Amino acid sequence: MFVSRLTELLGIQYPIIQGGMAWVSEATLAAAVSNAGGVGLIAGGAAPADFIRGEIRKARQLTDKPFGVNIMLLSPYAEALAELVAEEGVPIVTTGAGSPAKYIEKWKAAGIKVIPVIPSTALAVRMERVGADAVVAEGCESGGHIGELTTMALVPQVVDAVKIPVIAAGGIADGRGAAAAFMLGAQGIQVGTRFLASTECQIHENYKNLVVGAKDTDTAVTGRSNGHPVRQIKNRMTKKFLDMEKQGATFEELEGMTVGTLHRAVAEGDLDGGSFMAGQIAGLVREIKPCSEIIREIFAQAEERIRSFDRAGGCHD
Ligand code: TUI
Repeated sequence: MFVSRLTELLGIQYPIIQGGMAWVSEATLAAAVSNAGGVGLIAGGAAPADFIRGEIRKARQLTDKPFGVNIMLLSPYAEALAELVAEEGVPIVTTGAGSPAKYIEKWKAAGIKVIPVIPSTALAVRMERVGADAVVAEGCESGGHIGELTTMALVPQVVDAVKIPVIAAGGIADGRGAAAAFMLGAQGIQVGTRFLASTECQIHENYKNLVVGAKDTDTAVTGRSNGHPVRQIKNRMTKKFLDMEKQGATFEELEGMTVGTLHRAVAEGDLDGGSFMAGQIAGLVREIKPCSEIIREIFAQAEERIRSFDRAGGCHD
């Protein structure tokens, strides 16, 4: 049911990409997702190129399936990472937090499949024009750095605006979300938050427990006032940040507060001072499981939902 232009393009069994989560998406997680038939990603985040080169080589030891690297374009090392992925012959590259237009020619020449993450139809159209192979349309339900539009509004509009395959992201953690994404016209899904609570994910156990314990309203968006909106699980840090925003703190004061906080969450599980990025769908995540089970269950449930909807002739209980 889920074989498509996208699965053919990427050489994968299931049309699922693991989100490129800074500090979180490393070789072990990426390889687990790729071995399970999806696309695992190593996130460049703000890490130097040599560190990411090590992760790429580790992933190659752990899987012979296709995997990718996500390049966060606000990183001071974005340029170096753009070089590195071409040099290493990484099969798939996704990008976030900006336009990768200036790198696409080089990546295509190196045989890389290029999949920018975009928050608007305008950027999707631009990316198609400069040669992107597919786009991830990411709604603001997602964790981390987000745009304005919801997945429900963004995905069908992007699907209508471009001919390349569209991958839906934001708010998808089970087969119902996946089925909904396919109904909107997406050919694939990108999933981040669900993989935070996977066995292979290397984050601190406090982070996993926060995701598993979260309810629907437990995330907040900080940084709207300084142009860097970031969704994360509410804690003392987000409360202080939002208070400072209300009081009109400067860009520098706000930026200063966030330095190192994601790393503190991932590596130390610092519940008060860490930035625990996660999407609104964290409330749905109840169990820590291996990536292979997560992926199998998502597609089994999606298939079951689509077939039973069809059999029942439409809406039913
Ligand atoms: O990039 C993400 N999610 C991220 S990046 C990140 S690290 C970070 N932390 C704090 C501040 C900033 C970054 C954590 N989570 N998702 C993909 C995404 N891309 N969301 C939104 C965008 C985006 C925004 C503007 C993509 C392109 C864009 O283009 C502007 C332009 O150049 O036209």
